[in-house]
Amino acid sequence: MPTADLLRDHPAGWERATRHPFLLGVRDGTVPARAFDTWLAQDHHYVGDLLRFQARLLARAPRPAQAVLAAGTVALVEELAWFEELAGRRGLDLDAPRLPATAAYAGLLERLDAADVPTAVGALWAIERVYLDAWTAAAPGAPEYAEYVAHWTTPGFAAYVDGLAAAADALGGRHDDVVLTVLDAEVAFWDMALGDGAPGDAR
Ligand code: HMH
Repeated sequence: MPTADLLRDHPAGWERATRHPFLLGVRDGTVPARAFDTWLAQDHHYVGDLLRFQARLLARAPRPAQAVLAAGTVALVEELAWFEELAGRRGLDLDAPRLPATAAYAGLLERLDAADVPTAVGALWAIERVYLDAWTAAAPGAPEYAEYVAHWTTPGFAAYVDGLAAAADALGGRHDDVVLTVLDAEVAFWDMALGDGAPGDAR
């Protein structure tokens, strides 16, 4: 999949998913801690769902794509441990049920689990590329959020996203619809964090 073309040909979709009010609020400090905590607990669910999808994708990937998918799988396990440590520090309720956008994204990951490998790797690249760009747009972040922004904008994460692009490009094909569906799911996920705050906050 020519990932560069997918970035070039859908600027409005990438923009909506990476310049979201939640991210601008993380940058300027107007996102309430409660909305951020909601988002963290939901993303903990999301990372577990993504791990299930990615581990299965690794199992069916062709030999050249294995290394990058395996490294990413380990990183997701480490991300879950990081969330658990955060839960103690911030008093997060990791057992809070999935909100509708989280459940919908889990459904999308299940559909991707049934997609062919080039489509699924292309979608995984979009999932991680949009996330890197979103947090880069929030950098450096208000003081209370700077450590989180730094966590999701490391050079190692950027290198991983480049590795996924190389794997997707090598597998070929072009799956604009699936990438646009990912971008919509990302916007809905950011919307959810703001929508679950106290009435009217951060809007
Ligand atoms: C919503 N999208 C969302 N959460 C994440 N942690 C990522 C992408 C990247 O893993």
